[in-house]
Amino acid sequence: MSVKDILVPDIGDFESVDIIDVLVSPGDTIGIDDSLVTVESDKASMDIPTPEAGVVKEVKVKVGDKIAEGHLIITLEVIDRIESKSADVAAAKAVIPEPAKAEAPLVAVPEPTRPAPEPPKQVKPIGKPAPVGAHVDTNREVNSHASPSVRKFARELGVDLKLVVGSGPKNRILQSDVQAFVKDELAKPRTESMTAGASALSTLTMPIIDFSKFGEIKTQPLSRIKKLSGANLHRNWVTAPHVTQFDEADITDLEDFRKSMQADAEKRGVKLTMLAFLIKASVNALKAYPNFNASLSPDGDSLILKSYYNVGFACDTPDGLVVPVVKNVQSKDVLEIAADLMDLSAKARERKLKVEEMQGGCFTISSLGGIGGTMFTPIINCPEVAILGVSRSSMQPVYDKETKSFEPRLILPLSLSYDHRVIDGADGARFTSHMRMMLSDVRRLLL
Ligand code: CAO
Repeated sequence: MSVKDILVPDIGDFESVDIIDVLVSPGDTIGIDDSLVTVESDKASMDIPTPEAGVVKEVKVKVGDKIAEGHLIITLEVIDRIESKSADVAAAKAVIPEPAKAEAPLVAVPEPTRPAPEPPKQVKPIGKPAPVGAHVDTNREVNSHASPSVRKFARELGVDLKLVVGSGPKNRILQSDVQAFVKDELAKPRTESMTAGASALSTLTMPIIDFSKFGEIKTQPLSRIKKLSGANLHRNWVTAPHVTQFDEADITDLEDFRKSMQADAEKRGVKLTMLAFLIKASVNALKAYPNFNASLSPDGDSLILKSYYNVGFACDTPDGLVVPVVKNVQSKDVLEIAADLMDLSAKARERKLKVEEMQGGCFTISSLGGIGGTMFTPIINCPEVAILGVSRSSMQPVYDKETKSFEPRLILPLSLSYDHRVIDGADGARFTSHMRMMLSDVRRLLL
């Protein structure tokens, strides 16, 4: 056994980066590729792994230090490869039972790799929240990639690592992922049915398939935004019972009006898109149906109604989906809303959005109208309770009772997903009818 200095390796373009997390402590047993520290530049954050296995002797850095290639991170009592593997396994075994061996299926038929769930045994009584992540077995913890200090941190909080989505390299779980998981869990309404649902779902695992057996493959890491938004989308999908109400609005007159305003808007440096009118109309509908401008309280027992109207919009960026929020829409006209949209979407694409520009939303609009499609089922941006999906408008023949003929009208498809715990089907249909009415009559919209 010898003591080795573990230095910062070549980390690409980063010349000097801040340490935002130290993931090991003296005495930790670590394996090859375990993360030592997390660093962050203005562009991204990344973990720096150890190239050697062993026992941490001294940690030579702390949070806030600036480091670059060649900087000493830790000294390590190195153990040879075979010892290191058994040390890792021993460290893992010290906290968890041996996992059942998950065989990859030989044919492409999805099969659960573990026995069927027994939800009733795992359900906790109402009012007594289960310890975070306690409703599932811990067998998969060894398969979750996390450093010893993160495992220790998770154990202290009672977090089952297999429920945590890692945002580090190779999906490695960082301390911040565990913290975010706990925060999310605590914010969830805790009812018996939800616990049962989560419990049942968490026991279903995806089969592990070696796709290279069937042809050439390439593995591409997900962007940080994709990983984070993916975890949130999954949580929202599983937590809120979604219903999607479809409708269509006749926007022929509105589109004529928008075009007639365009020159004036351009003089003010603003591109006046349909989305600005949709945001305006949605606030009118939110005022008419306040349950849509609300969130469930953390215990799930009451509804928190909001008297402000902040509308988020899904924005497609090269790194993935982000949702900037247009604030206080009730006191803005369409040109001001359009100016906010331009400003926020430019910032989103240049990765310059501030955290507060993505917070405080009451309702979200996801517009795919500029791209295409007829209808879709958007996922609610919880703890909001509804989201409006907008697809591409198209000219369609609409029967006019007065002239007894078909007229060409510009029709905009709307898809409203709502949380059925909060909103009844009737109100869902009333909300889209209200939107239809607002969008079909420019005078009402601009009043
Ligand atoms: N029907 C037909 N055409 C539409 C339309 C609609 N409903 N909505 C917009 N368009 C047109 C616009 O008029 C514009 O045409 P011109 O360039 O000829 O003027 C073009 O589509 C592009 O519009 P835009 O993108 O500049 O403006 P926008 O306000 O429609 O959208 C934004 C802004 C940020 C919402 C959009 O750029 C975007 O990112 N959309 C994707 C959102 C997304 O990914 N949602 C999915 C979330 S769930 O995974």
